[in-house]
Amino acid sequence: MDSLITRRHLLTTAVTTAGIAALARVLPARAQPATAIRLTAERRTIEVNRKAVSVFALRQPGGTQGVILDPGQRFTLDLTNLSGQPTIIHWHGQLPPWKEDGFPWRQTPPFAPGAARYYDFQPITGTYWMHSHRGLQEQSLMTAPLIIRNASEIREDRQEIVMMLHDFSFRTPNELLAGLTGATPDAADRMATQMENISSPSDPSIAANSPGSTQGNMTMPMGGMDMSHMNMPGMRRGSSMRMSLNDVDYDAYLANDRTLADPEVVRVAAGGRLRLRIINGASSSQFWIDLGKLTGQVVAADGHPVNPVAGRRFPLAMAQRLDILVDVPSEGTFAILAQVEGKRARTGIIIATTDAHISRINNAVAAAPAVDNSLEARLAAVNPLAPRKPDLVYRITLSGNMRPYAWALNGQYWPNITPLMLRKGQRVEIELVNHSTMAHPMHLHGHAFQVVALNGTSIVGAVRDTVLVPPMTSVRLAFDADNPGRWAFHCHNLYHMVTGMMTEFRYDGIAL
Ligand SMILES: [Cu+2]
Repeated sequence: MDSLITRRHLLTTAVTTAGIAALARVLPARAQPATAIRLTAERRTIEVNRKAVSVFALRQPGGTQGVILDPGQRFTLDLTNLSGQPTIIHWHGQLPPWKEDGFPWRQTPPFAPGAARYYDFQPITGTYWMHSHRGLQEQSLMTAPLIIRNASEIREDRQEIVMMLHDFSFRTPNELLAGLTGATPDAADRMATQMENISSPSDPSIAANSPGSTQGNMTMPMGGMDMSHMNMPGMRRGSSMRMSLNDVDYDAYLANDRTLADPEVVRVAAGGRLRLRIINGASSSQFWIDLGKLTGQVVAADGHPVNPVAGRRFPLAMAQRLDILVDVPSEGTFAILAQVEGKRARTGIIIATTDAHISRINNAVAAAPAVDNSLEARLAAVNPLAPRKPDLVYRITLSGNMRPYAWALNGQYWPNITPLMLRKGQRVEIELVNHSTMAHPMHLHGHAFQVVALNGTSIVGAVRDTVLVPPMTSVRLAFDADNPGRWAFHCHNLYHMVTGMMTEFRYDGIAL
């Protein structure tokens, strides 16, 4: 342990010294409010399976990972890049002007080591998160919570507990992507950063870099797999699980950066009233949240309030968040667990009323089923969209395969895509149809959408920013086009995104 602390201290010292020198060179004088939050992208050391590993951090001077704002507080933030690499941070689920969204458009490129950016917008309340949108940095934990409290939550006076989930490998992200695609790690690195290269679909240099282009056509067939059987009623769930879950075999799963062998223990009072804010920040893993002996009420999905849904076990797709209210019934220790779909592996935190010995929690006895839309079907927004006929409907097919490893929207592979155009004031609906054997958690930047149909059955569902589209199903979304700009729409499985599964919603009249 001592050696770990020493290493961590040395690392911090080194980064800080180098950082000050770099800042002196790069930072222009800028007038900013003294209340701006200072956040630094840098490196830190954590311990995973008894090994010290270097990962990224997004932290404030006091060491706090991420940002928590009180009611009414504006998102004024000074982000300094001391990570040693170009980076850009996306405020996932927030609705800022598009140039503050943190996506590597040509107009807003990643910024260099030593450089800083200032952000200033009105945030929306709830449980959000932030992550790098450059390359595969998200896999190396360039991620953090972004919590915007609202006044009614303060009045409820519940103890707030954030649980952020990750998947972790001792291999580098480039090695993981290389393992999936058959490329070299260097080629994987170029593949992962080509998202910065979008300019025009007719640019031949971009087409040459597209993973889809290696297939020789833009509507890649399903790799010879016979998809017809996927529609057969009564198909055994187990057979689809073998085909479709967990592209990457991880070494560990983290909850607030720790494994279940050494979990975070949060002190609570018997009879205490809690608000769990659970964030799936994993790059390529989905979880079942398991409250064990406790019963909870889901009251928000992706930060947006829903009518309460009670239960003990809830699916959580990549990038999604759940707010769950829990009352601690008595003295004792209680595990809040997250089990990986298709696996026995799990992670989690412990809430405890006493210093009582906490016995070690092992992997689950049985593998968890695939994460699904069983909860989605039960969710209803507290603040639904006003009923209205759509002005514009886009049907988007989701396709792809493990071999060759590439994923597409409407047969197109980012960055070689045709933007989906829209106009301010339109009600837009998107029909997502998944023709592949994997589930895809689809995320729209800059807008909150409502889930309005699952498999053709209309619902008045949750308002949120990320929705899961399970294999061979359809999901319909609706949103109001009220935030002009360029907006990414992509699968939040990091490896699907960087091998093509991303497109752009572009408002008419945006200057390129
Ligand atoms: Cu996907």
